[in-house]
This record gives sequence, C-alpha cells and structure tokens, in this order.
Amino acid sequence: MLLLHLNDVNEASWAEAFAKALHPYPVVRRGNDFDPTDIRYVFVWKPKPDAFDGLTGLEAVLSLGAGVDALIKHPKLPDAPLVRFVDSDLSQRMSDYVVAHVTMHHRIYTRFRADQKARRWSQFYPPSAAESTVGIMGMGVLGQDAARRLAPLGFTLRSWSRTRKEVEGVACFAGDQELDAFLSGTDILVNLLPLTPETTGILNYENFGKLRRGNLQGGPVIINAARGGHQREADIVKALADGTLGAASLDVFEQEPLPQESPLWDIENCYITPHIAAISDEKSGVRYFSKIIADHRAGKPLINVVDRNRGY
Ligand code: NDP
Ligand code: OXD
Repeated sequence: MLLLHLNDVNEASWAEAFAKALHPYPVVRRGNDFDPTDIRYVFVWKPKPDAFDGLTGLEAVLSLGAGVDALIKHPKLPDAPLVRFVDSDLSQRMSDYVVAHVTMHHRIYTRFRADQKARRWSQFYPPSAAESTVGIMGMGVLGQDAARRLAPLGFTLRSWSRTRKEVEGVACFAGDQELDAFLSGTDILVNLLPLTPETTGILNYENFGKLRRGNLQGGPVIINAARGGHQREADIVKALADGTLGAASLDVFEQEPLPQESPLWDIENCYITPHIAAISDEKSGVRYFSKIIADHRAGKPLINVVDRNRGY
C-alpha cells in the first residue's frame, strides 16, 4: 500500500493520479481508514513530525523533492531506503532557470536596465559567450544538464564536484583543494550543490572575493537555485553593495518565505524568485514513482537511493 503525506501541494490530486497509475495497488492518504503496518511506501513532501508513526512495514520512503536535506533531518525518519526525485522534466525546468539567468547576466542586464531608467545612451559591448566562463558548483543530475544546455550557447564552462567528472567541453575541478582554482576563473557562478554540512554557507563573502574580476562588467555574478542554506545573505548584501559581486540571482533563501524585512528585496542588482526554479511536476512525478514502485514490487532494485552518510 502507498501512503501520501504531502504538505503545501495538492495531495488529493497526486493521490488520484497515483491511484490511476498504480491500479489495483492501493493508494491512501492521511485520514483514510487503513492499517499503518500495511504501508510499504510513503511518498512525502515537508513531512510533519508524526509522518512516519506506526509505519513498521515500510520498504521505501519516496521524496517528492530532488533535495533531501530537510527530510534527512526528520527526527523520526525510518531506516528504510530513501528514493529522491530524478527526472528529465525537473532537469529541463532547472536548466530553463539557469539558462535564463546566465544569459541575462552575461548581457549585463543590470547595467542596461539602469541606463534605460536614466534615459542614458551609453554603448558598451559585453564579451561574447565564449569569452565568459560559467562555473557550475555541483555536477550531478542538474549540474550536468545545465552544462549540456549552456554548451551549445557557446559559453566557456567549468564545474566543481566532490569527485572528478569527465565531461566534454567542461573543465572539471574536484574537491576542497581545487575550489579556489575553480572560483578564480569563474565569471558567473551557478550553485546546484545539495545542502550538506560541507556545503552549508559556501556562498560567502570570502568565496565571492575569489571569483574572476575584470571580465564581466560590474563584477562577477552568483546564481543560487539549490538551497538557501548555501548562502550567507548578509555577505551577499555586503558584496552587492561594495562591488565584490555585480549581481545575484536567488531562488532560495535562508528563511522561506523570504521575510518582509530582508534587505535583499530592495537591492536593484539582486534578482529574487520564490523557490520556483524547478517544480516536481505531478504528471512526471507520478510516472517516475509509479514505475519505481511497480519495478520494486516485481523484485527490481530501487534507483536513485540517497546515501545518508554523504547527505545526498
Ligand atoms: P545530485 O546529487 O545529482 O548532485 C549533487 C552534486 O553536488 C554532485 O556532483 C556532487 O558531487 C556535488 N557535491 C556534493 N557535495 C559536494 C561537496 N562537498 N563538494 C563538492 N561537490 C559536492 O543533485 P541534483 O543535481 O539532483 O540536485 C542538486 C540540488 O538542487 C538538490 O539537492 C536541491 O537542493 C536543489 N534543487 C532545487 C530546486 C529548486 O526549485 N530551487 C529544485 C530541485 C533541486 P559528486 O558527483 O562527486 O557526488
Ligand atoms: C526540490 C525542490 O528539492 O523543489 O525538489 O527544491
């Protein structure tokens, strides 16, 4: 039996779609009449403290989110394997966000917008895409997809991950010892890391100061579409004010929703979106997790299982 436990999304709609896709396998929601020991799979998003109570027969926890940092911290998370969302639809959506913001900053939107507001005719030619380096932190499912979609646009690409990658057309850096070298050649920094103790606060003033200067007019840029815990917002405010950063695109925040009193709201060269870079689409999610359940019932191994020791 599959139990849905979703908060802040339309659980009823997901349940209906799962029931259709998995029929005749039973699908239930909180409040339905069922024996918790019969639940083999629980599909969760923002689980409440009692989400896993009584689920003694669980075979897997299924995460609506690709990022599992919050789920891993759930005090009662059972010992069952944890499967996260990995899907081409999600990757496409994230790459849409990344490409939009990279190209916007590459063409120095902030400067020309300010010129327009001031009715100032001031010609300046941005460097070509090939003369601009995009550095992707986190070269997993989403980072690699972003690289694949930025490459045909002509950008010079580099990446940073825990273990070394070999990707054609991308200069691949790996490990803490190569972080500074990675940053020193980056004009536009895209963060697609998972949030772990090692990556918490990595978008900080010291690291901003290590990015390449002089290539992108106005200063280097950061784009954070991963987690708010990666960024030190006070450092971003300072760096945007003193020119250490030319601009920032932020989809995620230390506290969400971003508090009304946050100074980030009023900063001209800070581009805020409310954690919408990539949604786990219902149709794709139901297709993905239904196949995982069906395959697992048929004796096949689970895929995209989170390594709890690594934290992602
Ligand atoms: P993956 O697990 O596929 O990739 C993670 C990448 O980060 C890997 O390349 C990994 O290295 C690297 N990494 C992890 N720890 C370190 C470290 N300490 N130092 C250097 N590199 C490290 O994740 P996804 O690509 O699927 O997703 C990334 C994140 O995007 C999610 O965790 C989530 O937080 C966020 N997200 C945000 C959304 C939004 O709407 N804003 C939507 C979906 C996801 P290695 O390859 O060596 O293991
Ligand atoms: C995710 C997210 O991790 O939406 O999937 O942030």
